[in-house]
Amino acid sequence: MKNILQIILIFLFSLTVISCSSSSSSTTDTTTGNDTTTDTTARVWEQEAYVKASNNGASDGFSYSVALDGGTLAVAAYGEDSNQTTITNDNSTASSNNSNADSGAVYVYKRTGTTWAQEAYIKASNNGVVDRFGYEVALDGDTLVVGASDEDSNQTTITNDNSTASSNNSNTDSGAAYVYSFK
Ligand SMILES: [Ca+2]
Ligand SMILES: [Ca+2]
Ligand SMILES: [Ca+2]
Ligand SMILES: [Ca+2]
Repeated sequence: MKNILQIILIFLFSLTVISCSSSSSSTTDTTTGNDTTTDTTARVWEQEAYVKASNNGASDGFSYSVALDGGTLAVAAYGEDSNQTTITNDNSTASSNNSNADSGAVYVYKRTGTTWAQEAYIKASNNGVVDRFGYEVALDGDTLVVGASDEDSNQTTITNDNSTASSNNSNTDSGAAYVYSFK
């Protein structure tokens, strides 16, 4: 009987130690009913990466717009100037061409552990001078939206194939949005 009492006392003492060591305090907001638990553990921020474009160029405006979702980062450079009309999926390169001024580009980076690496270099399939592809970007899961505020086509519909966009340039700076996804 004495042994059982000792075990119960040790158990109760253990519970007391555990509850005292917790750094959280929990209260309920009486107006909203929400749990307002606060974690008092101090957080420490440290730099994880310094990201530069692999085709770094003056006045490219790399990072004018950025979007982050989980381990995927999209960085847009609306002043980038290459004439490429495809997506580069080779993890490291981007065009060094500068013949389409301010056509714009978007770079996608992926985090593995704490290391970031380029995953794609995206250019509009109807790449045009001063289209400013990448003026805005938004990312959610496997879907990326790229805004080109100064794109110029007169199209009034949505193209749902996976590669083309109008080459028309009759509606100056009408603007367009491009949607991308990965498999
Ligand atoms: Ca450039
Ligand atoms: Ca430029
Ligand atoms: Ca254009
Ligand atoms: Ca334009």
